[in-house]
Amino acid sequence: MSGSSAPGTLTASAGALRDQLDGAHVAVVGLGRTGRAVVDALATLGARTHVFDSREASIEALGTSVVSATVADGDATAAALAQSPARLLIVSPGVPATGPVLRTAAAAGIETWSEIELAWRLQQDSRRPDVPWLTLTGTDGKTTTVGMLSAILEAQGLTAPAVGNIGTPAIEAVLAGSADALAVELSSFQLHTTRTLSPLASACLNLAADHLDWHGGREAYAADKARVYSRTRLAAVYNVADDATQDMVRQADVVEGCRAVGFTLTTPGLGQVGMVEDLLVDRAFHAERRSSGIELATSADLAHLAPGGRTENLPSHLLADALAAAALARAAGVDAEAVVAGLRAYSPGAHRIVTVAEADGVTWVDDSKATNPHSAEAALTSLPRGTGVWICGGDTKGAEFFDLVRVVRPHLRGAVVIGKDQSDILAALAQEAPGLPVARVSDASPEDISAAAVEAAGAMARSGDTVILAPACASWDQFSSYAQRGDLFAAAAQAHTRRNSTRSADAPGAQEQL
Ligand code: UMA
Repeated sequence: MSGSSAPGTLTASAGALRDQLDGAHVAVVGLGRTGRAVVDALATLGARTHVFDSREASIEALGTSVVSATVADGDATAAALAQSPARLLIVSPGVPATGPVLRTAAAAGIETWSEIELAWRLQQDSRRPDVPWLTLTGTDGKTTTVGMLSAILEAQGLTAPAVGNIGTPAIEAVLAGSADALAVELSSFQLHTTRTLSPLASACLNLAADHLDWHGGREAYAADKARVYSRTRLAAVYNVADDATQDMVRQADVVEGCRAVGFTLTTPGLGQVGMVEDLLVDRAFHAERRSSGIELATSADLAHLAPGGRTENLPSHLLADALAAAALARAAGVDAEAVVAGLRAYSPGAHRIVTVAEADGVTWVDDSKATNPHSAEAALTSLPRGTGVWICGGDTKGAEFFDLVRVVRPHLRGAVVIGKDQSDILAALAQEAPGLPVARVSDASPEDISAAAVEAAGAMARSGDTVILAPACASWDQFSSYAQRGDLFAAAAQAHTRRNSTRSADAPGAQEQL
């Protein structure tokens, strides 16, 4: 593989898609990060764009001119769509599968694409249709894995941004035209309306309950996740420890010749990547894989991601993420040397098990990105027994918490519950953790909720404990995003620890203790 790149301007080369969309009426629902990027892309293709959003502020923030812009809720948008000349709808991921907009579009025969679908078609029509897409989904670990994948590809000398659900719409990277490969994180929302994407390699990391209300149930959620494997050309990567992902690969409609490649935390068999003691080993892409494996990295190469920087504290899910990222990268022809260099260079995103304050023996950790029970469990079970003060709650997205509370109970000293509707988490705590100290934070401004949660957690924590914001829920009921929730928690924790250390320094006898 080479690192050369020749930017391709879509406006000059988008052939079939431009022919299809030039002058065509296209509806765009949702004008967040995704919708704004879609509107810009449609402008370059000459489409006549009609936008809809339930919030006036989103319409006002739109910088590109459109044919019509309507502030409307789901029902009103659906009614307008039914009357609209648009035969194509490009929908933002937040618009629910089971809601009126998608139902009406289907009934009216309006074709519906995700932004990912538009981006893929733009790529196919560009001067660089061969730029490989390496795609991944899963309930947990997507963002870490896509970051590791991008870092590995970059270590190979490629321009390979991490795009998609991680934050940068794929369409922005395609329009920029400078990528040699794309590391694409896909949510089940995005996969639901993605139709023709044909990745070089793809992975579903795991499957646990999440976003059930958006999809309308567990089966619908799993079916959308399984779409990640559709039309995969070279390697469909699955988690050996998660039968659901292997079943998805078995049933996937892949391109003839595509191989199934497992990743495992145990010794890899033929056609797998896995662990041999502390070594990450490839027996899937290595030329002599029938008789031997090739060492890709060691767990010490990931020590910088472990609490306290110690390899022995490395949570096993990070090893699994690294193996999945390595498998996808190896499918794209990356050398073993680039795998180790990329893993060493990778640094986690914000709000992902980040220590934000330390004082009086208490560590304050922001894991606001733990937006479902499964990812909260991964963080909490890495804490020593009885040392976790858990800040939890928020928009449950239809999930249940009994199993989570049962598993994490031994690791907890107490819980602080936030969220508008706390009933589901409180019921699980009452049933599965009787006797555990629980504090409730009432609804208020995002700043006040954060401050109150930190005060309550600080009152519970003792030296040696970890206060961790790992809510197991989305933030949308009380915060604008998980990032805002994490930022406000960090600020409140830092203010709390500053105040308390000032107080203890001022307290009578403090000098003697020092
Ligand atoms: N809106 C409507 N009607 C609706 C829903 C939303 O009009 O029914 C409007 C809102 O008023 C707002 C806009 O749509 O103006 C927001 O659109 P959106 O919710 O689709 O969000 P975007 O800003 O486009 O961000 C999306 C992803 N958000 C969601 O999937 C909810 C971002 O993932 C992603 O980073 C971004 O596209 C770029 O691809 C975030 C996320 O929380 C991180 N993802 C979920 C997760 O990881 O669990 C799936």
